Amino acid sequence: MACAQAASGGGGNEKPPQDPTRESEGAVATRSRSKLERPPKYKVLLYNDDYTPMEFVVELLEQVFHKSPAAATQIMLAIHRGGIGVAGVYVLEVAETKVAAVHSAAEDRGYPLRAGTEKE
Ligand code: TYC
Repeated sequence: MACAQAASGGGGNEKPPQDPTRESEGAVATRSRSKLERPPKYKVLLYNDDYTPMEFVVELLEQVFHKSPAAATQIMLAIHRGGIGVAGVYVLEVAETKVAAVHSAAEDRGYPLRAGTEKE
Protein backbone atom coordinates (compact mmCIF):
# COMPACT_ATOMS: atom_id res chain seq x y z
CA MET A 1 0.00 0.00 0.00
CA ALA A 2 1.28 3.51 -0.86
CA CYS A 3 2.19 5.92 1.93
CA ALA A 4 0.24 9.19 1.88
CA GLN A 5 2.75 11.03 4.12
CA ALA A 6 5.38 11.62 1.42
CA ALA A 7 6.32 15.16 2.52
CA SER A 8 6.11 14.60 6.25
CA GLY A 9 9.65 13.37 6.74
CA GLY A 10 8.43 10.02 7.98
CA GLY A 11 8.17 10.97 11.67
CA GLY A 12 4.40 11.04 11.51
CA ASN A 13 3.86 13.18 14.61
CA GLU A 14 4.81 16.71 13.58
CA LYS A 15 2.33 19.51 14.23
CA PRO A 16 0.41 20.62 11.13
CA PRO A 17 1.54 23.96 9.68
CA GLN A 18 0.06 26.83 11.67
CA ASP A 19 -3.12 28.17 10.09
CA PRO A 20 -3.68 31.81 11.18
CA THR A 21 -7.46 31.48 10.65
CA ARG A 22 -7.70 28.45 12.89
CA GLU A 23 -9.78 28.91 16.03
CA SER A 24 -7.89 28.84 19.28
CA GLU A 25 -7.88 25.57 21.19
CA GLY A 26 -11.12 24.86 23.06
CA ALA A 27 -13.23 27.03 20.77
CA VAL A 28 -16.47 25.53 19.48
CA ALA A 29 -16.54 25.13 15.72
CA THR A 30 -19.68 26.62 14.19
CA ARG A 31 -21.07 26.65 10.71
CA SER A 32 -23.35 29.52 9.81
CA ARG A 33 -26.55 28.79 7.94
CA SER A 34 -28.03 30.95 5.25
CA LYS A 35 -31.33 32.56 6.23
CA LEU A 36 -32.87 30.66 3.31
CA GLU A 37 -31.69 27.24 4.46
CA ARG A 38 -33.98 25.14 6.64
CA PRO A 39 -32.41 23.28 9.56
CA PRO A 40 -31.98 19.53 9.00
CA LYS A 41 -34.87 17.38 10.16
CA TYR A 42 -34.76 14.10 12.04
CA LYS A 43 -37.23 11.23 12.10
CA VAL A 44 -38.17 9.89 15.51
CA LEU A 45 -38.33 6.12 15.08
CA LEU A 46 -40.20 3.74 17.36
CA TYR A 47 -39.20 0.08 17.48
CA ASN A 48 -41.44 -2.91 17.99
CA ASP A 49 -41.02 -5.22 20.95
CA ASP A 50 -43.02 -8.10 22.36
CA TYR A 51 -43.94 -6.58 25.72
CA THR A 52 -45.07 -2.96 25.41
CA PRO A 53 -48.89 -2.88 25.23
CA MET A 54 -50.44 -1.55 22.03
CA GLU A 55 -52.62 0.88 24.00
CA PHE A 56 -49.55 2.40 25.64
CA VAL A 57 -47.86 3.04 22.27
CA VAL A 58 -51.07 4.62 20.94
CA GLU A 59 -51.26 6.80 24.07
CA LEU A 60 -47.67 7.99 23.55
CA LEU A 61 -48.26 8.74 19.89
CA GLU A 62 -51.25 10.88 20.89
CA GLN A 63 -49.69 12.63 23.87
CA VAL A 64 -46.04 13.04 22.85
CA PHE A 65 -46.38 13.21 19.05
CA HIS A 66 -49.82 14.87 18.87
CA LYS A 67 -51.30 12.26 16.53
CA SER A 68 -55.04 11.76 16.25
CA PRO A 69 -56.38 8.52 17.76
CA ALA A 70 -56.83 7.07 14.25
CA ALA A 71 -53.33 8.08 13.07
CA ALA A 72 -51.75 6.85 16.31
CA THR A 73 -53.44 3.46 15.91
CA GLN A 74 -52.27 3.17 12.29
CA ILE A 75 -48.66 4.05 13.17
CA MET A 76 -48.64 1.62 16.11
CA LEU A 77 -49.98 -1.22 13.94
CA ALA A 78 -47.42 -0.46 11.21
CA ILE A 79 -44.64 -0.74 13.83
CA HIS A 80 -46.16 -3.90 15.30
CA ARG A 81 -46.24 -5.51 11.83
CA GLY A 82 -43.07 -4.03 10.29
CA GLY A 83 -40.76 -3.68 13.26
CA ILE A 84 -40.12 0.05 13.00
CA GLY A 85 -42.04 3.22 12.25
CA VAL A 86 -41.85 7.01 12.15
CA ALA A 87 -43.62 8.78 15.01
CA GLY A 88 -42.78 12.28 13.74
CA VAL A 89 -40.16 14.51 12.10
CA TYR A 90 -38.53 17.41 13.95
CA VAL A 91 -35.40 19.50 14.26
CA LEU A 92 -32.72 17.61 16.20
CA GLU A 93 -33.25 19.12 19.65
CA VAL A 94 -37.00 18.50 19.55
CA ALA A 95 -36.50 14.96 18.16
CA GLU A 96 -34.09 14.13 20.98
CA THR A 97 -36.52 15.52 23.56
CA LYS A 98 -39.29 13.28 22.15
CA VAL A 99 -37.01 10.22 22.33
CA ALA A 100 -36.21 11.04 25.96
CA ALA A 101 -39.95 11.44 26.71
CA VAL A 102 -40.69 8.02 25.17
CA HIS A 103 -37.90 6.31 27.12
CA SER A 104 -38.87 8.03 30.36
CA ALA A 105 -42.58 7.13 30.05
CA ALA A 106 -41.75 3.53 29.06
CA GLU A 107 -39.24 3.11 31.90
CA ASP A 108 -41.79 4.48 34.40
CA ARG A 109 -44.13 1.66 33.40
CA GLY A 110 -41.45 -1.01 33.11
CA TYR A 111 -41.84 -1.40 29.33
CA PRO A 112 -38.86 -1.99 27.03
CA LEU A 113 -40.07 0.36 24.26
CA ARG A 114 -37.16 1.93 22.36
CA ALA A 115 -37.02 5.06 20.21
CA GLY A 116 -34.27 6.74 18.22
CA THR A 117 -33.55 9.46 15.68
CA GLU A 118 -32.42 9.28 12.09
CA LYS A 119 -31.56 12.17 9.81
CA GLU A 120 -34.22 12.59 7.14
N1 TYC B 1 -45.77 -5.62 19.65
C1 TYC B 1 -46.45 -5.03 20.79
C2 TYC B 1 -47.54 -5.97 21.29
O1 TYC B 1 -47.91 -6.91 20.59
C3 TYC B 1 -47.07 -3.68 20.44
C4 TYC B 1 -46.05 -2.63 20.06
C5 TYC B 1 -46.28 -1.80 18.97
C6 TYC B 1 -44.89 -2.46 20.81
C7 TYC B 1 -45.39 -0.80 18.62
C8 TYC B 1 -43.96 -1.47 20.47
O2 TYC B 1 -43.34 0.37 19.05
C9 TYC B 1 -44.22 -0.64 19.37
N2 TYC B 1 -48.04 -5.73 22.49
